[in-house]
Amino acid sequence: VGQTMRGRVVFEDDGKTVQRVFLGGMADYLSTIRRSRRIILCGCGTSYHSAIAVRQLMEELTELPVTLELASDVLDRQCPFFRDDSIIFISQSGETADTLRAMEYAKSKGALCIGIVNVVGSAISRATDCGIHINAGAEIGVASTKAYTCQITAMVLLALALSEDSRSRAARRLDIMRGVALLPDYMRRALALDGQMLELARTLVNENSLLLFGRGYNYATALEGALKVKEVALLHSEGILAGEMKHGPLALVDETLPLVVVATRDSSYVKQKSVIEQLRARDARLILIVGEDDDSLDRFADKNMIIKVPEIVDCLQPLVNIIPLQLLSYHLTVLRGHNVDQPRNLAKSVTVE
Ligand code: G6Q
Repeated sequence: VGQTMRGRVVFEDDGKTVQRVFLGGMADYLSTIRRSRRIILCGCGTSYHSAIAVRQLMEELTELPVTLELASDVLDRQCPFFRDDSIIFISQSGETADTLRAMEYAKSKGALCIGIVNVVGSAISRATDCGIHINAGAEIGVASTKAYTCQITAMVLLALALSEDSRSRAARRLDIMRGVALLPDYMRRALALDGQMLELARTLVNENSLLLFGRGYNYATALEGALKVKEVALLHSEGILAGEMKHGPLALVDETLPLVVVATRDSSYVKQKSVIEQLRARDARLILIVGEDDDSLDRFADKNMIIKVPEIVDCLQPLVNIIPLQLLSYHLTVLRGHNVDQPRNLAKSVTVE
């Protein structure tokens, strides 16, 4: 994440306060994006989850409609894309066939194509009109981890750059920029949860299923945590928008099924608290992700089932919250005797449709 920000986040002389965000590869295109009819975020798998994680902020800061498209679905549906659309293609490898085809399709419709790519010189990074290399470094394991957090970081910077001239958003932008400066340190602190995640993994190693509930900024955290658990630990897992709980998933809840609820303090907190109460009333086995100085949820789960994370500005919190879940899937994988770098049946770059 530090590498993603390097040279793009300009600090004041104190070295701590962020003065502005400068995105060299985007400078000539920001005004075109600001004038577009909508922004579309497009990718597959983890890269699609990073799109979900930044959607709300992108909408808030740009005041444009921001929609999401799974790359494979773009082709299946022959999505209506137009000349005045700005479409952001997100890909770690830059070679994912579905994303590449979706981008070629978007180009044929005359849309502005922006890349959020890790691999320099990859097909998507070459063919997009402009973009940001996330500079996450080589990602060796098949499961995307650091690319996820770096993709979100790059898109937060893009949202900040797009809203640079907005007076009404000035205070909010300042808050976020303060958070951006703290981010690497907060993420380092979240990595210190490793020991607790190993212990938690030991209690979950023989489970058949794990559900994760998130909402708002952390809906993506639930989806991405579940994807990691399922793809590397080979354990069935689903990420669920907490608002949908009573529309179906609640039927699965009993005293045996482990459930993770993300309840850090943002505008969804009160609603998440009520979800926790409803689950607890059904004797659910709860694992909670909460702010490190938040004791108000302690009564809902055993001490070792409460994961306390450092809290940062709401839109950056998913970058911190995903870390214990990535660590949990790592430990679950090792304990279950699987290869954490090379999950069964998967390839790092999915170059076939
Ligand atoms: C996740 C996987 C996978 C990946 C997609 C898209 O852990 O690595 O979901 O994110 O296959 O790949 P790209 O980001 O390379 O386009």
